Amino acid sequence: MEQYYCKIKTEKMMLKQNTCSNWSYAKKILIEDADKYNLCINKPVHLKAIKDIFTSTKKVNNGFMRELWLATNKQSSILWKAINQKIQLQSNYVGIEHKFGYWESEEDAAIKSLNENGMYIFKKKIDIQIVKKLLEDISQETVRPSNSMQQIIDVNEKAGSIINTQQSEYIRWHFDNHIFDRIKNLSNLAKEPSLVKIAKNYLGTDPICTNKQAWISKGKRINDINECSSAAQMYHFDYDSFNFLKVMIYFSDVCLESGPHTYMSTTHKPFTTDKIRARIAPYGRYNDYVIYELFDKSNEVQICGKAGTVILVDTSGFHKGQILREGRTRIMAQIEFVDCGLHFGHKEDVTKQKRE
Ligand SMILES: O=C(O)CCC(=O)C(=O)O
Repeated sequence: MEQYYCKIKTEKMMLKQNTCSNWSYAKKILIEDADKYNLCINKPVHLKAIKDIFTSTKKVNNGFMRELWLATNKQSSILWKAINQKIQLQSNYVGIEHKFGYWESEEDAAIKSLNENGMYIFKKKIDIQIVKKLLEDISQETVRPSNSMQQIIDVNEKAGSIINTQQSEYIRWHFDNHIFDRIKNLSNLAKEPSLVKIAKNYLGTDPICTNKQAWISKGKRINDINECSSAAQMYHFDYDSFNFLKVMIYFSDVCLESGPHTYMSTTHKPFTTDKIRARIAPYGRYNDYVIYELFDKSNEVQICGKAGTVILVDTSGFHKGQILREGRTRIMAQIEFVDCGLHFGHKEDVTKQKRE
């Protein structure tokens, strides 16, 4: 197949302000000045698209970014990270003065493991008293289920009663995302200096926190494949920005039966064979056997841990929530950091969407 090469070189420049005109300037330089990066692109439409992306300030189409990312075997994201490291775009998202202070000594290990494996499990857990108080607080909140079409159903239940029930009609119950504003320790977690620092280092730019969610997963006796798929209980990858990082926090003890978050370690890296590239589509869910055929099963990590366990995951790698055993419950929150700059396709607040 004919190959097109889009060569883009970065120039040593520092932008002090992250303004629109700076953006245009940065992108103009990147597209004009070419010799450092080679993006091997199969289709002329991709070549045109990457030029358009670097020369426009418009919101970027997520579907297309996914295609481009696969077509370039992830070079589009690697390039963007390198660019960001050079131009040092700044966001005003910073950590707060109050800090839990748990993870300072693990920052280097976390960054190393993220780069190598795509994930890191903090050794230090959130203090159990804080977790208990958080659980008490979120139990008073309302949750709503999502169905097999990823739509929120207009059924309001008290979180406490869903947590305690053995028989749940739905497998995923969403908290209103504003609990992060109402519950101080949750909003503090999203501004924890260590987490912001790790995100900054990993993403190569000031991070922005775009997406905060919390949900309850439940185990049912009979599992509907569509509902499991929609609840992210089948392998998939996310692509919420060129580079992004998720922080996952367990509020309940998670064992193999209660739906451990499951990650295929190292799959955040470019794919190593054409066979893998041929099988992976921009969107979709994958059966386990497909993933095991493409990647080494011994790299699969089922992340179990006590309540208070905090995990960092680059979910551009393959991951899923494990299906829970009947009657089991998992409660977790997720905070997402994306790289500074272009915005595209992070998950919307699904609970809010329905209400509007
Ligand atoms: O529930 C989990 O552990 C996975 C969640 C997930 O992958 C998602 O929401 O996209």
